[in-house]
Amino acid sequence: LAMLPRIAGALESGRFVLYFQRIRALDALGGDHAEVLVRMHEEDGTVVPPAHFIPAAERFNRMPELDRWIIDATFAQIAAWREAAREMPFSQISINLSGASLDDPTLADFIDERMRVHGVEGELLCFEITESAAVADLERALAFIARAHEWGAALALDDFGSGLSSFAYLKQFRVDYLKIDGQFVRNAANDASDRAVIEAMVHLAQAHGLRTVAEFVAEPALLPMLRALGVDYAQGYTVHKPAPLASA
Ligand code: G
Ligand code: G
Ligand code: MN
Ligand code: NA
Repeated sequence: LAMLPRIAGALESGRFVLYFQRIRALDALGGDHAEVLVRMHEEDGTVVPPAHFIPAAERFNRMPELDRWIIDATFAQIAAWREAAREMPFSQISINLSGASLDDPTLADFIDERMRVHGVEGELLCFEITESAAVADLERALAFIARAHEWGAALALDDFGSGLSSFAYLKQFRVDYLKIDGQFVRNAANDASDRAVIEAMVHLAQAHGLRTVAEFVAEPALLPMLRALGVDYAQGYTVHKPAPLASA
């Protein structure tokens, strides 16, 4: 079946579901973070991963709407934990933003309003921007980043090293975290070239005052290795497999 009506139907019937993945601080003193990951539930209960619907949602310009739904639903979950007299179960929660959302000049006002409605402090939040999400209007993206920092939120450059614009993005965007693309991490225990790339990214990050997150940490042996290379956080199946956010 064509993806667009399935996406529209899922938006209308509330069949997008928030998942999350823990991000472990490799420094024992730091608190864990988490990243919000969206899944689409079909009417028959099948769970569709984002790789199957995000490209279509981007093509048909539904990502700004989906990103807004994810932002509001994440804030509502934070408010629900608070109502249950629980702390958020991680010290920071990351939300991915598509390129189209970064190009939307009204996004920051929307987030600001939803933060006030749900009583969410900016210090709890991180926004991930990916270098593959072509930013059409640099000034708008820069204005968003400035607003996010005014709230006390953090910014992360996602999938770092996967595209052609890594260094330009690092120069242009004042971010707080570099997320080392999983292609350099997955096999790093057996690949000296991958380890050299990770080491170089850690130096680059440290020179700019940024912290690093390694993605796709799927083997336990990677954890001490990444810590020794100076990586600050690890995300991947050996730390935590994505699970429904409501179960956190
Ligand atoms: O969850 P999964 O690893 O299948 O996600 C694949 C990709 O889909 C991620 O790398 C991310 O870029 C994108 N993605 C996942 N969840 C979200 C989300 O909530 N919002 C946006 N904009 N992208 C997401
Ligand atoms: O694009 P982004 O990096 O934001 O999305 C992360 C995606 O990578 C999520 O969809 C998540 O399910 C997936 N992921 C996270 N850790 C691992 C891992 O260790 N192995 C694999 N294969 N996928 C992972
Ligand atoms: Mn991400
Ligand atoms: Na990523």
